Amino acid sequence: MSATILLLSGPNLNLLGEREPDIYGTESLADHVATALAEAGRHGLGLEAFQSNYEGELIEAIHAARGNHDAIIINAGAFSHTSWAIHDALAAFEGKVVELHLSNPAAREPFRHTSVIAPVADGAIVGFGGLGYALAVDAAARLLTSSKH
Ligand code: CA2
Repeated sequence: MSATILLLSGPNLNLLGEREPDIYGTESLADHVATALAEAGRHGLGLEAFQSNYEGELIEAIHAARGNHDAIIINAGAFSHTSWAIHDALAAFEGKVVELHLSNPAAREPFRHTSVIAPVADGAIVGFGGLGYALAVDAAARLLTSSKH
């Protein structure tokens, strides 16, 4: 059976393409999910996508991924900077974790400079806009391949 990735999107990302195009681009979340699906297909991987504005729903999705998905790609939005609960849920996930951001939080306001998810991620793709979705899937695919050996 082929490996699968869970692509998680946090609060306000459902509004992508509608406001702040200078920071987040003009593509919608559905466009980014389509990019990720196409890249996963190229690697022979399955991909499921889920977005929520609720911290608890994101945590439950991470719990449900245990034993069901091999990797999680997560753009937790502003929860990236605050949610130790998402940190703890990701710490309990046995697969690979790739943190993803459209913008480069390090180049923005100080409150965005800390990610509480970073310590439980294998790595992060930041600042590449929509291209980041393909890069994150590629990174997850390579991590999954290398972990087989
Ligand atoms: O750069 C990213 O991907 C972020 O995760 C986006 C979050 C932000 O809080 C993080 O610091 C970095 C915010 C997403 C908000 O998206 C909107 C899209 C359209 C209109 C308003 C907000």
